[in-house]
Amino acid sequence: MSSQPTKKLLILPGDGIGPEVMQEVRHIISWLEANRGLSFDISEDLVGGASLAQYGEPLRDEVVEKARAADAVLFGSVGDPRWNHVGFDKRPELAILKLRQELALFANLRPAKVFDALVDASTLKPDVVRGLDIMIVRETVGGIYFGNPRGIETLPDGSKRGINTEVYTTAEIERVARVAFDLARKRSNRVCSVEKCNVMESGLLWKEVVTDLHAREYRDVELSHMLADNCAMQLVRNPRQFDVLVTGNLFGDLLSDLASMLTGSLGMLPSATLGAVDNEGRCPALYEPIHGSAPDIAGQGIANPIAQILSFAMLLRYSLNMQAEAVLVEDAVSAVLAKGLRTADIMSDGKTRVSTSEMGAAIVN
Ligand code: GGG
Repeated sequence: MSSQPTKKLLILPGDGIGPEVMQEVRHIISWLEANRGLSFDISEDLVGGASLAQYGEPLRDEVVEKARAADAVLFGSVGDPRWNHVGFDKRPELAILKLRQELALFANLRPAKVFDALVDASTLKPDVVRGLDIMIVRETVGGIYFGNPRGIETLPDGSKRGINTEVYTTAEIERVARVAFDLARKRSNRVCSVEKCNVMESGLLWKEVVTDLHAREYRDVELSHMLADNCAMQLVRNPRQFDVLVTGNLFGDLLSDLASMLTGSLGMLPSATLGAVDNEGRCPALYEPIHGSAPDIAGQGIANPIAQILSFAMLLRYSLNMQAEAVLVEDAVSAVLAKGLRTADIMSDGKTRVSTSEMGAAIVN
């Protein structure tokens, strides 16, 4: 039983299935408080479409300040088709993009791990994915999501042109590559850097900066480079060749969704987004499932809460240094899967289909 000082958490469930899957984490938190002597000071607020509906904006400054003051932020999902007609300055998705920028959360760690009990749920053959454990490090505050110029302009003939620009600086590439190399040293000591240096200037710089950093400080780590299109193919062909992958914002988003299907479902993958450690040793951090708000299944009680629960386990591990509790949560997920309980997205023959809340309750039990 731990007796730790009270930890300040900001919980932002967001839209769609976000609140449903977050509810299952709240049960786990209650269990940890009752049974492990942990104490959490929890504040909850609205983001995304839910915030737009109440306050007219996807992310209030007040929420950013609460996030800064918290030991960690647990985020659900944002996105709501009811706001598809509004411009990018008011889209629900802006909540997560702005939070990452405001807190300078530049390194998004997306582990794709195959649970033994789920090898048959993978889109690949069991022999190809058994034991798979890769870490995708996605840069999250730069790249094509944020580069300028951007916008939609009207041309003289009345037709339109949409513009996004991929921009990366040496410093932005180096800091995220450093995270990848440091992580690799604690794992299988291999980093694969992913870009499109054959067609993109930013990709060329990416490869050069990672190569230089490796030569200067990380010669002990095995480094390889791969074009993003080849990487997508290799992930499907032989995913276990990888340990840590490091890549930009857009490629990281795409490749991690792809990798999630190797584990059985998008509903299985958690993530941690980390900033730089400050002078007092504090590291801003936000934890969220890689999946979005899934409005098509919201409110039906069928969403898989495991990605959100495993995101909380990452929060325990990285932000609160509660290794034993993180392992406890992960082992509980593993045990429930081993018992054959499955939400709809990971269901297969001979297994027991359960709802979101039944899956959450089984994990707590
Ligand atoms: N939990 C992830 C989430 O809410 N995703 C919605 C989204 O649009 N995210 C943008 C991104 O991750 O880049």
